[in-house]
Amino acid sequence: MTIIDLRSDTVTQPTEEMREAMARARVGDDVLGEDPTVHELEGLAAEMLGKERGLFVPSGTMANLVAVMTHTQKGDEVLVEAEAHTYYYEVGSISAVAGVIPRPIPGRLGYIAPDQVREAVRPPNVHFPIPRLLCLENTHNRAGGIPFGPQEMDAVGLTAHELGLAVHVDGARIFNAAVAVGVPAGQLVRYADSVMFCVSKGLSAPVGSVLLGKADFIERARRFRKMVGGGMRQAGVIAAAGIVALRTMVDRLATDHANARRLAEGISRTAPLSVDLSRVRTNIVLVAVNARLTAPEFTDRLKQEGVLTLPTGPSTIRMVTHRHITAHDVDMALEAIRRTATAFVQPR
Ligand code: TLP
Repeated sequence: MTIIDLRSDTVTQPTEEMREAMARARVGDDVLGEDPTVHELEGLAAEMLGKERGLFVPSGTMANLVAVMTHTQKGDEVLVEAEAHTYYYEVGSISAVAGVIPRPIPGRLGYIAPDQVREAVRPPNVHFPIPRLLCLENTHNRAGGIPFGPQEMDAVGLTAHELGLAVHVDGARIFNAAVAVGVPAGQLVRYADSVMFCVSKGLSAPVGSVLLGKADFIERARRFRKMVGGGMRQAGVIAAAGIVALRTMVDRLATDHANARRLAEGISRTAPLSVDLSRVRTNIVLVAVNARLTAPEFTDRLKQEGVLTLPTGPSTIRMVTHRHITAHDVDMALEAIRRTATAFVQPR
């Protein structure tokens, strides 16, 4: 049976060009700051995002954690969207390890508006933790891969700065946002004091994320990366794939977005499933299962048809397009989804 894997863009395999670059990468001990390929990736990433310097880390989760550790002190308050990855999916690391108290703010489709930041930041008072940092996510994963454009990002970033907060952007999929909005990624993070993105998602590299910011921020972040065990030695072997990812994989993300659209439109015609088409702007499709079967049950049925998806709530299934999903795969998946819906799902 052919497997169509829509669980995540994290399942993408490195390209042949990446494997070749990995095989011939010049390497050194990066904890000693001596890996030329890691330096090249960090420099390229900094240039593309318009930041001074970069720091290569093993994962997006570590990039967010190290950013929070670098921006804050224990007991500080961090404003974060209530469904943000940093809050929802990172094992509570910003509390457990960084020692901060998150203040979850329910955004509108993942966007925290400037007014919400103003309302959330309380005046100094002996009872309150010190509000120190605002974390944004672009694209917003749990909102359905929603991209935020320069105006939205600037407005909330500027407000945060006016209120004395630093701004960190979880840009795990910032290049999806940039492609969807039609601007260079750097324009989305002009007011970000730090931003991280992953080369290991739609960009298809096997491992890694890059954290970016001012030179002194990155210098301090380097110590926190070491503290949490993220200092890597001949990391150029994996950074080499990241360089190829940045050079060759950004523009093709538009294909993933078109395929997500095709998938979403097909599903929207498949009762009792539904999709909010206005939300489908990048490579993530959230499907509402309005049926007696729960989303995990529906996911299990689809798996028997060779279509892998992820339930993200009791009645929501997430499907993600990526380099290994063609338009033909989308059509095959739609057939399986229709068969499953018809065979197993009784409308309420
Ligand atoms: N997201 C994964 C899962 O953890 C849910 C996925 O399949 O989407 N920020 C955002 C917005 C993310 O979506 C992810 C990964 C991360 C951070 C963490 O990156 P990794 O997996 O490299 O630690």
